[in-house]
Amino acid sequence: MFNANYQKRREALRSKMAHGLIIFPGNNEAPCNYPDNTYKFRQDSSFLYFFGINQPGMTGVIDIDSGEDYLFGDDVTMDDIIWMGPQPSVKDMAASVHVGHSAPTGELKKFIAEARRQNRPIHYLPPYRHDTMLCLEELLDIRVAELKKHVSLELIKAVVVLRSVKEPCEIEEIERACDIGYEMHTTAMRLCKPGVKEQYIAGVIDGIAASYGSMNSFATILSQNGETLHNHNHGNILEAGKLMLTDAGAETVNNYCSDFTRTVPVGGRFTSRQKDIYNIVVACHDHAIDFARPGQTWKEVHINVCKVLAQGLKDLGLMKGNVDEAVAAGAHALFMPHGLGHMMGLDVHDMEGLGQIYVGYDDETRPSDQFGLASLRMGRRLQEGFVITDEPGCYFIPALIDKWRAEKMFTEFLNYDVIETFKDFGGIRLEDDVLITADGSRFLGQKHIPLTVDEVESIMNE
Ligand SMILES: [Mn+2]
Repeated sequence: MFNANYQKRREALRSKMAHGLIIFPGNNEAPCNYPDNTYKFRQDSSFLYFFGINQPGMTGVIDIDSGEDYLFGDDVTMDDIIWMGPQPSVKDMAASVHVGHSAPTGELKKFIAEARRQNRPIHYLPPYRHDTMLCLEELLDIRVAELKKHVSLELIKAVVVLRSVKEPCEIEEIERACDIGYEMHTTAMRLCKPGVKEQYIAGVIDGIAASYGSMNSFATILSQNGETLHNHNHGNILEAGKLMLTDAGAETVNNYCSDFTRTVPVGGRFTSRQKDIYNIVVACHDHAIDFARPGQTWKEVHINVCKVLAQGLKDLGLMKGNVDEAVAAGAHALFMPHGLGHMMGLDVHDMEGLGQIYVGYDDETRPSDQFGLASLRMGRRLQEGFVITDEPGCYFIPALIDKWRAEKMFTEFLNYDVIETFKDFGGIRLEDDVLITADGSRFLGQKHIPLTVDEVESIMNE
């Protein structure tokens, strides 16, 4: 896609590493229910970032010391051509991204064996597919169960530094994914009527992503039971008076993601109780963008947003006491047990497979073990070029309310008698994708998905 960039990225990576070889195993086709019936192919994101080739069965190798790059893979056979049509040769694919050397997969083992014989360090990222683990086991003679122990922390840290700051061409691609997300969410809003099955709407919006040749950036969450945070059940018939929560995004053909959440009233009009809670979440959502800028930590943004939530709930009589103390104690997490957002890029939870501790935290900003704050995936200081999701929420989870009440949790901050009357409310989450700019932040996407009460009611009643 950005052919000249891959070489620069590999050079940048080399400059951050001391010695040895780096192996980037690309992904293989993944069988669904029999070998030839595969899931839609998805390349490994770090392989894409450094090698840019969206084909299965490839392995990239970077030699830190010699400055040479290698692509290992097999050319298609006549049989492949008959069934799949002509495919570019491995040599041509390598040349297209300025990789100087290419060779059949069979050569990879000899190549790595020679490096091992010379005792050169061999770096690899944490594998997450079992076939990749088996390949690494064979190449490195490290048993699958031991692979994790030998992962290269030096490589993880270098990759995180590079992939965290998005290049202009990456931001453009994320904006494209956002535009598809706009179409998905506005379509869901128009279809959200009593008597319609959740699955129908989920299927239609997934089809929108597919119609762009894209796929979903993750499995669509669409439910009138939005208090279940990752509700993948689409079995309900929408009922008047409920809120439909849709958390969905697209991944472009070049594999950059979007991730949006909207919560709308089934039938198109918010009740006054729904409006009260909804407007608090809108205020949380807007506060993040006002507050996020380079130098600020996302953890501070999260905590400030939680204060907006707690203040709003106090004004409504659900919380009480000192707001700062309530948030410091974690009492608000009854209503928002998750973090404010995560990095986004080639992965919707960008680089999560490398270890959240390295992506979202550093020596300065450490993760918390407090309920709620512990679920914050991203905490560290912001830099220009970071892309993060801003996704506050407010949920009424009956089982959690019952448990906390029985355990007399935070009775100085929580008005359980009032909270009890909201147990049939459901949940609200609002999510947009944020780019950290030189002096602040802005939402991504050319088109603004309706957000305020008026905007949402207006599109639903067109
Ligand atoms: Mn998200």
